[in-house]
Amino acid sequence: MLLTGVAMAQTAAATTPAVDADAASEAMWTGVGYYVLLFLLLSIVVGIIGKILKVYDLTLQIQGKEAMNWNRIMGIIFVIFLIVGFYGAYWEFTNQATMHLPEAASAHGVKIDDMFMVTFGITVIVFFITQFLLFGFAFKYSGSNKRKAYFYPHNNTIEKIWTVIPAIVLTILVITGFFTWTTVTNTAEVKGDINIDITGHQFAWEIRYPGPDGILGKKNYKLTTGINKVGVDYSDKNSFDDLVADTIVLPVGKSIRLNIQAQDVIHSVYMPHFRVQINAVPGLPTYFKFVPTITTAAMKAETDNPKFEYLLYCNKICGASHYSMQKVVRVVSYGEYLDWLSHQKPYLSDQLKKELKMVVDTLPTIPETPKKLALNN
Ligand SMILES: [Cu+2]
Repeated sequence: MLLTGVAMAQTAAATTPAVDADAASEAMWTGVGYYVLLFLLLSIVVGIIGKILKVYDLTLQIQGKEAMNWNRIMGIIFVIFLIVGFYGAYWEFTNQATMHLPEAASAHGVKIDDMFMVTFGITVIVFFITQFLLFGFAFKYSGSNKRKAYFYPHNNTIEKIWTVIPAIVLTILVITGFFTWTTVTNTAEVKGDINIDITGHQFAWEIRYPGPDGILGKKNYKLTTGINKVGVDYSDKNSFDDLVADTIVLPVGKSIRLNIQAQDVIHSVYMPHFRVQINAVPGLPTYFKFVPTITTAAMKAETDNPKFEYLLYCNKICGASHYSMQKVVRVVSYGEYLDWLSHQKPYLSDQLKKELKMVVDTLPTIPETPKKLALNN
């Protein structure tokens, strides 16, 4: 589950959107075609070998010799399949696992990772035991003329064991998961959060930061226009100093609250490095609170990748250009964050002032004296 997400995330990060998309898609289908042909070829080869053996078997019988023991051959093939399968699983863990996400870069992410590893550990153990028994039994008890099958239709004790044990294990996993999820999401309003608005639409994210007052102004979807993209309500004074940003910059160690909305279809705010994901639903504001714990610079050093960037993706297939809903997320020190914030553009641009018919001439700089602003409507 997590691994697939990660693999997809990394593929998306590695490719420049739009430019390489066609080439990548062509390469992918060439690859798929190659494997389909290879599979067909292999099937034909196996079929031919089967036919040859069948003819050989018949000639043995015609000559009055002992026929081939197909049950034994099938049993041996089962064992070969078991060994090859186990090796495949081992290869998967050792090779594909290198695509694993780096260490969780958020406080709650560590808990989610622990939970993942416990579930993964249990399922891997169960996988090896059950596969060994399944293929091992098929080999050991393969059909033989020398013994008669024992009719054994039912055993209550076995039924109880293989019902109760998985039930207990799953209950423990589900309940632990439930409590972890509650601690991650059940966060009552706490003062001191840095509020950031993320609004998704086909096909981009709009980011709004609160200005020096630290409060995001109200929004009203009815006010949305081409310029007032997220429908900020200027009858609320807190709106005047709000800022618009192109990247998401977060101070390390501070509580961040993402206020999430969608304007058309369901999108999903997905920041895998922070183990953050929640849907952006039209008409239903959602939010996610988390504390980033590792700066981008520290992560660059840790992953030994000078180009490393945290990313925000859309994780719902929301339309043709879904893949382009990507933004860079930078985690910096609080000082750097404040400096960056002071360089961001006001949401209330001159164009928007004109649209709102504000008295632009009397306006000194925003946001020092927002009280002097006048609305004509
Ligand atoms: Cu989307």
